[in-house]
Amino acid sequence: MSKTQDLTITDVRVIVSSPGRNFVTVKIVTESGLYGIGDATVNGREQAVATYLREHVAPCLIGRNAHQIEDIWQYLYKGVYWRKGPINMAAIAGVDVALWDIKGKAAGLPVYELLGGKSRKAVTTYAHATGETVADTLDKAEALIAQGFTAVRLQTAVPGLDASYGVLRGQKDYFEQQSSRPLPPEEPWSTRKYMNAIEALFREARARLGDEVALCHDVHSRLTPIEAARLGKMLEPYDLLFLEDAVAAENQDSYRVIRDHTTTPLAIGEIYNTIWDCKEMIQNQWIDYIRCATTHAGGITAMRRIADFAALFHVRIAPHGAPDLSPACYAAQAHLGIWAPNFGIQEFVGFGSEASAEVFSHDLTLENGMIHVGDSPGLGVDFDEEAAARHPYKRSYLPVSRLEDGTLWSW
Ligand code: GCO
Ligand code: MG
Repeated sequence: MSKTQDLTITDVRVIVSSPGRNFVTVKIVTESGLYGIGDATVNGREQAVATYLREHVAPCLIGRNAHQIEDIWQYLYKGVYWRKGPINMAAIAGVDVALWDIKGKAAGLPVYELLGGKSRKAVTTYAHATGETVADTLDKAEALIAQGFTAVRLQTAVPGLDASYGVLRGQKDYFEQQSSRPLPPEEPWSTRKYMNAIEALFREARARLGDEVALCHDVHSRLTPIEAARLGKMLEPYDLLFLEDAVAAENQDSYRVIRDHTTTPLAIGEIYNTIWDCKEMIQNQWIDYIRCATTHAGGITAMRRIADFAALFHVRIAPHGAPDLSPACYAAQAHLGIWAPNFGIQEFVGFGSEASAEVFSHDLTLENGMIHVGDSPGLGVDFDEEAAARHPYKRSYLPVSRLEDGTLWSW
């Protein structure tokens, strides 16, 4: 084998940096000089994945053939004995995505070609409109529609609560809420106050925005199944694209309860790590969209299987696309999204901060609310380690939620 084709893994670099957000980036280098980039970020627990990768995963990869993505995936999944779990699966994902990037570069083809080629022109996205009031949220939604977005997620502060999911009250992000001593910010929750307010948002949205735009809403796992069923029925007249994370579903059967009562489409999956977390929901057709992220559910290798399995049951993929996922994740998901026959929609909150643009480059472009995927070999992403060093990791936590009597709730 000539040196230019030698894909023996010689280095696995794990870089934790904070260009606007904390990211765990995996860079796998081969003998040939070709390298790949992957994302392994678990928001709020970044150093756990980085340590796991450096201490336990990297030594197993040195000397392996980077072409053997499937065998390496199985080796890290079955071989670890302790299967599944967010830290383990994010580490596998970081490695897997970097290896797909290398394979594409070695083949001289974009990763979507290796998956089977394009099924569509571009990847349709939904953007976020989040406001202090219904009017404020709808102003933002109108601005997004004017930019060309055809789907928007609507979230509004709940009247009577000091803080609400997604509403940052003038602060840039959760870092700013944590000041000099980073600890999880605490936010109140009241199901009654939320349920009394939420219908008005969608009633007014349809009145102001019309019937063409697709509308989504994220409940962020705050309801019980029967409450979610009631919410789904309440929102039926407003024809949502989907209601997201209505219930935390370690118990997948919870979604049967919601499904039995409402025709509002249901989406879940951003915190799932494997196909096993959503297998019953998919095969029983209790959900409509599976929202697993490449970074959290084991990479392109695993997401491709989830997509194919979901297709059998009319479930479409709608990958998580929050700001705590790095451009390496966006790129991996854009390649999956342009290929997957059962692609639904991609969550999109922008390609990242200015700081992130100093560190990551990519060849994705946004036009009329759709991501166009470039044709660079691999995933088209690069990572500048020197620039990353100028943005050191900052310990940060996601908020926690409490009921008004102090009971800890799902955030
Ligand atoms: C979404 C998500 C995010 C998550 C965040 C946690 O639908 O975009 O719910 O807002 O809360 O990614 O790290
Ligand atoms: Mg969500």
